[in-house]
Amino acid sequence: MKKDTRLVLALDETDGEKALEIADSVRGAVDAIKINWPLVLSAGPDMINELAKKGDVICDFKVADIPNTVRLIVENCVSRGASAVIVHAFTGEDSLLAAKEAAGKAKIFAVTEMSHPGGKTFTAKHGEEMAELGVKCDVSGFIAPATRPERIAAIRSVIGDRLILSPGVGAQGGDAASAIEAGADYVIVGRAIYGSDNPRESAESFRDRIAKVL
Ligand code: O7M
Repeated sequence: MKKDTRLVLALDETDGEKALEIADSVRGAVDAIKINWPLVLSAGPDMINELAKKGDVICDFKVADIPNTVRLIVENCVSRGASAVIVHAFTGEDSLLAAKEAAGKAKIFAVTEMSHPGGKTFTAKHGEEMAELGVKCDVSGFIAPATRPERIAAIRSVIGDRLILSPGVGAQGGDAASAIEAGADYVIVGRAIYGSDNPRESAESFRDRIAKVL
């Protein structure tokens, strides 16, 4: 995965054709595109293959299951061309190891604390523990909340130089530059880009804001 703009587009647009147009329009302004259930359920899993032809695709299915099911899901994503798959860390060591093994050369990113207010109820209390487990299982990186930059810094102190991808910028109130300054490698932005009148311009403005603090 490139590390140029430090920006990942969360393409939760549910109109498949429009999603592909947006993916084309932001080319070069983002390092990767993250696909989640909204687009896959409305436009089909072949959307992963289509997006993978355009650049790096992160499959964000927040996989949370027993090892065998995790393996089947991760293998499917990777065979469709995904560069990375996102899994929940709370499932424990055996599920994380299954994800890691099934991914082969693709990356596994594990969710620690979630960005929304409800993320404080359970995930925040176990964020560092989940990060430690992810390090033990040798995942490539972690998801940590841009809505609480101090938590990005806390996760960073546990994981060394592994990657942090940080959602919650824009629509959820987080700031891209603050997330990067707190230790994120990438910020993940969805609605503020794909829902704007000009996704390209919006992506460029996030890119420029990030570039100022690098
Ligand atoms: O910028 P938004 O709010 O429109 O979109 C944010 C995206 O990031 C959306 O796809 C969410 O599912 C995802 N996300 C969070 O918003 N919060 C989290 O804690 C975790 C994720 C995520 O990407 O997890 C991998």
